[in-house]
Amino acid sequence: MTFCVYTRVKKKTMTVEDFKTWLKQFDADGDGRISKNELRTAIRDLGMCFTTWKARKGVRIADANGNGFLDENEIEGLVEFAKNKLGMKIQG
Ligand SMILES: [Ca+2]
Ligand SMILES: [Ca+2]
Repeated sequence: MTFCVYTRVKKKTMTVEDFKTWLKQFDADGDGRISKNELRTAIRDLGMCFTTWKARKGVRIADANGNGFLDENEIEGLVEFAKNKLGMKIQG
């Protein structure tokens, strides 16, 4: 079941570090990088719909070395996406 309401989008402004910490809790297999499926879980946790599409797009935008995962140093590339497409408030 999909809830398309933005109930869990953080109202408070996050820093980029907060964003990384937030995203890391969705690193289900603990390999230190975020896969498309892990990003989808994160987006779903925000209460959004079209999570598969958004996760695919987010990985495509931020995956600088093209290995299909968001490595730690690529997560910053996701910040603009999170601000513009996920409505998150992130500073820096
Ligand atoms: Ca992972
Ligand atoms: Ca990568």
